[in-house]
Order: sequence, then structure tokens, then C-alpha cells
Amino acid sequence: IEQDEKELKNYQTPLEFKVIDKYKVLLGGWLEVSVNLGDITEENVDAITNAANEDLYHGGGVAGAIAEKGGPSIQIESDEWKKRNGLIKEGTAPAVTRSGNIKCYKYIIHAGQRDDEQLLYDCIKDTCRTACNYNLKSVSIPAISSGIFGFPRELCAAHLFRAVEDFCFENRPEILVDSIPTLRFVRFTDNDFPTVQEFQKKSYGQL
Ligand code: AR6
Repeated sequence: IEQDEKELKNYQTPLEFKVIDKYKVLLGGWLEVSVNLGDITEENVDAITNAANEDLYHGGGVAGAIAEKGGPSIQIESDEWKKRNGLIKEGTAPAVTRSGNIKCYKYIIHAGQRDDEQLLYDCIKDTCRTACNYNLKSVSIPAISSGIFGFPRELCAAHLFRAVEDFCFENRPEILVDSIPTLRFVRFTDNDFPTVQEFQKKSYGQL
């Protein structure tokens, strides 16, 4: 913690970023990114993001936790989505289902990925786009790819932050004419403490 405080003090906030809390950053004056330790199924947001596979079969990891808590409707809606649209392409997050028995959020955005840097980056950016397409204001994202897929935590945190940062700057409200992005809060929430520590490091000084 002491080391953390020191790093935070030494960090010169560039014009575009503002550290508003120890693990919160305001990007471009409009998108707040925070880092949180906890069970993502308990989040109070508009949507949580699932580390899905192309089949939308929710077996283990965060997918299993969501499916178990939300009940059978999540797998049923996922199967229906797949029937209509086919497999999820890796690097995209097009599938949205409702949250079944889980009342603290409305939707689940299913992001397709594997342990590949570019695909991980792409699917996070697409998650932000999908959230805006559904007029959502807040979304929680776990450390996708760093669990069962075993992608290194530090790299995962770096790519997730970079994806959200790039999304933010490519979609600045002042440069968009007809569609103002609705997304205002991105919460990186994971229940693995060492993973969260990597995100904490990225939340200031290393964006
Ligand atoms: N709350 C918050 N974070 C969680 C929770 C939870 N309840 N459960 C797990 N995590 P993983 P992947 C974190 O393994 O590596 C599946 O079979 C966990 O600590 O779910 O992308 C899918 O269908 C980790 O940091 O996803 C895919 O085929 C993060 O969630 C494949 O595994 C992601 O861990 C996906 O593997």
C-alpha cells in the first residue's frame, strides 16, 4: 500500500486523465474507469460482461458462475441467440442476453475471445460498443482470458485498459455528430486478488 501511495503521488496526470480516487480514473472528461475486487454477479450495473466461448456454452469460470446464479434462462437465451446468429466470432461481443434471476443488473454481454492479445483487445472494445448500442450507462468487465485460458494477468490488465482508453478517445462525445455514446462507467471487477492488483497498477500511472 505504501508503495502504491508513493507511485500515485509521483504520477503526473496528463491533461486527458484524472485520478479521482485511488482506483478510479476519469478518461477524456466523460468515462470513469474503476477497479474492484469482488463477485461480478453481485455488481450493480446495467450489464456485466461474460468471458464466453464461441458456442455460448457457459461451463466453468465466470461463465459458470453467471449461469448458475442467473438460472437456466441464460443458457436458453444464449442458445436462441446462437440459432439466430451463429457462433460468436472471437474478438467480438455481439450477443446480449437478460440476466435471469440476477436482479442487480439487466443484461449480460457475451464477449468471445481466447488467449490472444489482439482478440482480447478487440472484444473489450466491442463490449463498449455493444453497451452503447443498448443505451447502457455502466458495464462491469472481468479479467477476460486470464482464468481458464491462462493469459498473463499483467498483459490482460494492460490490454483491457488500453481497449477502454482507445474506445473513449475514438468516441469522444464532441467529435460524434449523430450518436453520443451512452457509456459512462466501466468497472473492472474480478474476484482474483492478484489479478485485481494488476488492474490497480494500471489504474494510475500506466494507462
Ligand atoms: N466474479 C468475478 N470474477 C470472476 C468470477 C466471479 N464470480 N469467476 C471468475 N472470475 P474465466 P477465461 C474471474 O476462466 O480465462 C470458459 O469455459 C477469474 O478470476 O472465466 O477467459 C469459457 O466458456 C478470471 O480473472 O475466463 C471459455 O471457454 C476471469 O474471471 C473460457 O473458459 C476470467 O476467467 C474462458 O476462459
